[in-house]
Amino acid sequence: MKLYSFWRSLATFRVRIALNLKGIAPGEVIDIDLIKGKQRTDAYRAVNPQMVIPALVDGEGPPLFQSLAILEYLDETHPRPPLLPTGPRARARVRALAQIVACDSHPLLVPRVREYLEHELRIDEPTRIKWIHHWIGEALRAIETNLANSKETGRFCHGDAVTIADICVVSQAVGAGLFKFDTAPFPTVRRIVDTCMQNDAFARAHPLRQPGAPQSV
Ligand SMILES: N[C@@H](CCC(=O)N[C@@H](CS)C(=O)NCC(=O)O)C(=O)O
Repeated sequence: MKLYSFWRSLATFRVRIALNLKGIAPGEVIDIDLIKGKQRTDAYRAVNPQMVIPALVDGEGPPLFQSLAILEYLDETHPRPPLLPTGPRARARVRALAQIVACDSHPLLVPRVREYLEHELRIDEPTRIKWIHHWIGEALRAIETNLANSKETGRFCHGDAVTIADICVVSQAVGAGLFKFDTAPFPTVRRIVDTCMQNDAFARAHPLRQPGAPQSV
């Protein structure tokens, strides 16, 4: 397998966690420096025309893209340990929690959106930070309310086994940290993230533990 990755990418963080949980070590990890705009090179555009990471090439390809689709692909091709619960309602809840992060919050924070706010709309830095914090907080509030009020919540987002919901919630909380957003008002999220981070599969995937990452942000 070949993973196109960057230390700071939260979507790639999600895929790294799943690979680690499944015990898969990609043969090659290719760095796409988002700060230098390498996602827009012709070479990478040929891999993923959307010009975003992650992309994962399994065998002969073609490249897989979109982190949630990749998580489910890995779960289908490497079923142990499962990343989705059994039962349609349980699976729907887990996917829905994951999608609050991956479909509704994270897309508003990615480099191309931040760059558009800065260069096209000429929005100053404090206002851009306000934008980022607003959308991080909206998602965390929704997730916290669901987790705190559902009897399905256990050690993890859904029961006592890790699912794609935990992977996404961890990426949201770690992303909040990268953007200096305080997660203290979300105690259930914090408890689950702390539990996940005790698992080496999560800890090793952390953005600040990747090659090229700074000591801290
Ligand atoms: N919905 C996509 C998001 C992919 C995405 O936007 N990735 C970011 C890094 S986390 C990226 O490559 N951004 C490049 C850019 O915005 O120019 C997924 O979950 O895979």
